[in-house]
Amino acid sequence: MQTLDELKKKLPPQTQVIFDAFWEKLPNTEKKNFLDLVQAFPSETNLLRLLLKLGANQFQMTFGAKTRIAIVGPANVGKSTLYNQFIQAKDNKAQVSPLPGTTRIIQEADAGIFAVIDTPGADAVGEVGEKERQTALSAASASDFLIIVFDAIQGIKVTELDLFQRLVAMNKPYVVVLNKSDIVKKDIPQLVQHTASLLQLTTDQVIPISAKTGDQLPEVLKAIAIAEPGIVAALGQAMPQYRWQLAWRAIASASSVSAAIALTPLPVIDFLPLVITQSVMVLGIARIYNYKITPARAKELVLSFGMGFLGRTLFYELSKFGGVPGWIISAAVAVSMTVVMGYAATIWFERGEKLSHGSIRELSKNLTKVFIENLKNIGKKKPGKMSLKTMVEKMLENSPLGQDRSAIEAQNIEIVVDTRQPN
Ligand SMILES: Nc1nc2c(ncn2[C@@H]2O[C@H](COP(=O)(O)OP(=O)(O)O)[C@@H](O)[C@H]2O)c(=O)[nH]1
Ligand SMILES: [Mg+2]
Repeated sequence: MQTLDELKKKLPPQTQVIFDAFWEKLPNTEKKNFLDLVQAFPSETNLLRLLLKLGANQFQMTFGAKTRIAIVGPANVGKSTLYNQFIQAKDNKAQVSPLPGTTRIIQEADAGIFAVIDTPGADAVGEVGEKERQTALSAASASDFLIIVFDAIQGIKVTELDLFQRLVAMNKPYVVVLNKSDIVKKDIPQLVQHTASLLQLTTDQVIPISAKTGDQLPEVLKAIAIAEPGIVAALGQAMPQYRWQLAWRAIASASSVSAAIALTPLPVIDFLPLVITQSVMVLGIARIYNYKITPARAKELVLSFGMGFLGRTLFYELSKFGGVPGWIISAAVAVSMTVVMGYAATIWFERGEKLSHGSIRELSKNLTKVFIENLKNIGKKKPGKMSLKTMVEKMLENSPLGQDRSAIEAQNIEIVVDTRQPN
């Protein structure tokens, strides 16, 4: 049993800072959940440090309590249209009876997550204009995240640039979207490049979208989830139609941690850290699906799916053939077990169905082979833990499975790999 202070003392200074920041924002119920989870942590210091360092992002996703997003920008750029897109189409799946130990809460999309804030345009001059501007800015400052919307046709002029700079000065995580890209006649990548350089951002910080057609909206959510993992649960609760995409973020994050764990020869039973990582993931997915579940229940669920046993069997089976470095096999097994666990948890929370052992085995085996092939592309040299984690996360983020999971169901899995070495 460890207290929070004992735990904190073992963390590297950097991680302590991250930890403090997110602990402060946690509501009491989540604090209790986190402490319950901590009790299950190994007391072995190096292992604990490793887990917390690798999992910082994952913990924020699972325990984060950020809930307010401001859609902010000048009039007519399409903020209300974007808002309507986000909160429409409630994906109310067939109701299922509550599973043992969980409470199913069918909740209407909670539009309260978004605030639409109109900022005055160039015509708002003088004292009155400035007052309007202050009102808009103070509304924005009451949120946890900013979606800054500009019009791709109107472009960015002095007023917009000034607004942008004032918003950035708030030091909040944000994304910039360029709306109405459906009617842009020019070359869009070029437009993005131009906008990015005006705003002194990189091109991946500017997302061309069409609020009208819905084009690129999942990209916006992905960017939000990356910039502010603490808001993922609230996004899932507010937007049922995007739950899989958000769950996939949690899966990608946990799987990449699993890959890094698999590189480490651990002094304790090898699957304990994986069970913890997967339990945190399952808790996170439960929150996205608005399920109430305790850490103990999450762990029980992970163990009941029998991934540890299956993983070991697969590992021995695949190592028999030789030719593939051991680290690739163990990383691939750890990643696929975690992906399958995440998928199984999703199906469980969504439809109340438990995947059969047969299909879990098939799926794990196929996925492991896919990951082995992809990891082989990284090269012969064994990467460091952090660098493998980054590569696996990228690889999963870019996978089409993140948008559409039907390929998993059809056992037809294709993973796009980004083999660039992270710097
Ligand atoms: N072509 C196109 N028109 C859009 C798009 N988004 C919004 N609009 C139009 O732009 C106008 C202003 O949209 P609105 O959402 O009210 O803007 P707001 O003032 O920022 O809330 C409306 O006529 C919308 O139909 C888009 O993505 N493409
Ligand atoms: Mg409006």
